Amino acid sequence: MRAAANNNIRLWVFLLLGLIGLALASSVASADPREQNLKEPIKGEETAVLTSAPDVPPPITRNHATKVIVHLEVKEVEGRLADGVSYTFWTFGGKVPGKFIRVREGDLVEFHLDNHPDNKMPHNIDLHSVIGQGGGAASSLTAPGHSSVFSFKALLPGLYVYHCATAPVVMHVGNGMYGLIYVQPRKPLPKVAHEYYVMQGDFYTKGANGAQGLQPFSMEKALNERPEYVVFNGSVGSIAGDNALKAKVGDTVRLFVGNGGPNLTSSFHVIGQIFDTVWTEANMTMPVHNVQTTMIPSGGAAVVEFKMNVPGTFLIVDHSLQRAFNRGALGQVKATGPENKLAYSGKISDQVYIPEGTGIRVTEQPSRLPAPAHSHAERVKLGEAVFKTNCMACHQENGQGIPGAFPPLAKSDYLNNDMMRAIKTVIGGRQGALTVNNQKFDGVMPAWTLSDEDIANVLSYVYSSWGNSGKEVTPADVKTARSQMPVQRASQ
Ligand code: HEC
Ligand SMILES: [Cu+2]
Repeated sequence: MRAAANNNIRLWVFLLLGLIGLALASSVASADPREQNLKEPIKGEETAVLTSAPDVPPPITRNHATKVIVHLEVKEVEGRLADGVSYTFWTFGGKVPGKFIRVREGDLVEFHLDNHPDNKMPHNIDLHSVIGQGGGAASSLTAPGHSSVFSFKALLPGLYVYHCATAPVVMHVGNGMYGLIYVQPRKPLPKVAHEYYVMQGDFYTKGANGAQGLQPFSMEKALNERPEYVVFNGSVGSIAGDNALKAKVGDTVRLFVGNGGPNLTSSFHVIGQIFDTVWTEANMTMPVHNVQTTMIPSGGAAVVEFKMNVPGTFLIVDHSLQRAFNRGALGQVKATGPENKLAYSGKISDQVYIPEGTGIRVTEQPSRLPAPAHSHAERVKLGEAVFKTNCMACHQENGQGIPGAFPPLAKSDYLNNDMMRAIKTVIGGRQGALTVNNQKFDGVMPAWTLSDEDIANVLSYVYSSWGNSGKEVTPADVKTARSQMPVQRASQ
């Protein structure tokens, strides 16, 4: 009797374990989002709302999957890359970046790629949201005047780059053939005041940055990863000035950020902000918080969010800073509303800062002297180099200065009216209020330990540049100026 009962219990335990095992296995299967999204039934049909940057289509509110029809038209168009610089962009929808597409996970996307008959090239599309050969490129190569159709189920949520993948790919992508498709998670992100679309790209023009006119693509620069322009939304200034992204104090701003490349990785940053939340690499499951700069690889994306606590103009940059300040990767978010002096005081005061032992007039020549110049022309030429290493940082490349900080040397009355005074300014430095061309300045120009020859050269260069009087300053002039100044040694 007893043995039989024991056997019965054993049987039950086995059965129970087996059931638990089965339940675990099936729960694992249904937790595979690909399977879940593949199985989700399609109800109804709609045409996708497509938007041009910086606009984002409205959030999707339906709680079921549907069939979404997308028509994306490839157009080769001439447009503005920078002031006075135009470029033949190849686009998905008429602008760079291409139209923003928004679907929901589980949706069945019927994709129509239309290649406008006026185009010269065949194109295709690789959407990083597609799980299938070439991301759709294999089934979408389309000649001008043709349209290709393929479909895919949105199996995983995320913000995905799409781009042309026709050879030479670097050229098609380099001409602007990229955009973003957002596969909205089943449980959408919370509603925010503003959603914007920002996409970085690098451009390779034959002419150097700033060279005017219609610029052709340079394959050589593209292959060497030497862009002339790095921009947001297809051109310098596209989201700055009057086109700045707008917000109000108290708003949360959400940016859907992509990087089309074709080559550079972006160190995406907003100056004067901290990202409260970043869905890094556009993964929608594990956001991170309190991020200063997020990396966005070429062919990658991220969703970032930040709250505006204070008003102001916040610069959007690639923090590889020459790209921001010299090649165009500079945008703006402008927030209006009441100040919050506790969060940020703004400037409280500005005083000249002269620590003890500095600002001393060094009026002696250094021991190593440059070779003397033989002509005015040679002096000007040598002076240019002196200017670039010693003066340009403050007085700027074209002598224009910086309002409120560094006076102009270009057409400066202070400079042109009194040569001896100008020489003494360079020998001994200068501090205290002064007026140049009716503008007041009150800063400190450091004293220079330059030789008489170098001072003669640099001032001759300054005088013969930017509309100045053209005077030659000789080492003898500098010597005379020195003789009229008190000699002081720098304390070591
Ligand atoms: C660190 C920044 C800085 C550098 C570098 C600098 N300057 Fe200046 N410079 C100033 C400031 C600031 C003033 C105005 C000083 C004042 O307010 O009294 C000034 C004034 C002048 C003036 C007189 C005002 C005018 O605009 O005509 C001359 C001339 C001048 N600098 C020439 C030079 C030359 C030449 C060099 C290079 C050898 C040079 N500076 C390097 C900051 C600089
Ligand atoms: Cu193409």
